Amino acid sequence: MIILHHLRIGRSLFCAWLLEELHLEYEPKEYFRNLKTFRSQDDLKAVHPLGKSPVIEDGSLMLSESSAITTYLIEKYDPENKLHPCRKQINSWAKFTQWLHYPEGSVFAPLLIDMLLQRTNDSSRRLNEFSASEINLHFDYIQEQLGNNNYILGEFTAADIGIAYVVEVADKGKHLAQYPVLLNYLTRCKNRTAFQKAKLRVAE
Ligand SMILES: N[C@@H](CCC(=O)N[C@@H](CS)C(=O)NCC(=O)O)C(=O)O
Repeated sequence: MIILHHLRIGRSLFCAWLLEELHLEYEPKEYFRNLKTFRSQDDLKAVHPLGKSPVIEDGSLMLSESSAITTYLIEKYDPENKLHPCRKQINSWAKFTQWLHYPEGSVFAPLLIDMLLQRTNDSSRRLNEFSASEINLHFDYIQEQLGNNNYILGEFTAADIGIAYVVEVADKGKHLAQYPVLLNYLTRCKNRTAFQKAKLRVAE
């Protein structure tokens, strides 16, 4: 049985969504943030030195980093390639990995800067300008990629999990008023049966 170490308010609901898409049995373990610092606490640091979630435990394997967790889960538990292209189709696989790593690698940083600026009422002009222009750049790009497709690579793949997460963060930061395609995409993702099931197991 896979254990999902889940910190309340964060991305591990999206990891539960993937576990549900793969029809895997898992046990969520819940952790709470320190109310003052909004950081994780010693209980999660006892699981992983960084004290960050998601972390999964599968037998003797303890794994962090959402993109690495996704890669591991699909490699091990999706032999029929329902949620990802076959590695032998190297170009499709390469494009899939591009969209898999893009949310954490590129999109999240300006969203985090924006989140911190909003939370602290900080008005640093240079940071504001940087995060605002980066956020537009990335969400224009994601919207362009989606085009008329339902999902980021046409059919639903595991890459949609990370993309939907950053779209949700952008929506919560009120950046998506000009992006109806992305709002529809987020609704489509959240309406998936697996997402709904994850929400019943793992609180946001
Ligand atoms: N790059 C990591 C980021 C993990 C991360 O920062 N998780 C947040 C929750 S969304 C967290 O645990 N924050 C608590 C803290 O930093 O104290 C991933 O993709 O999993």
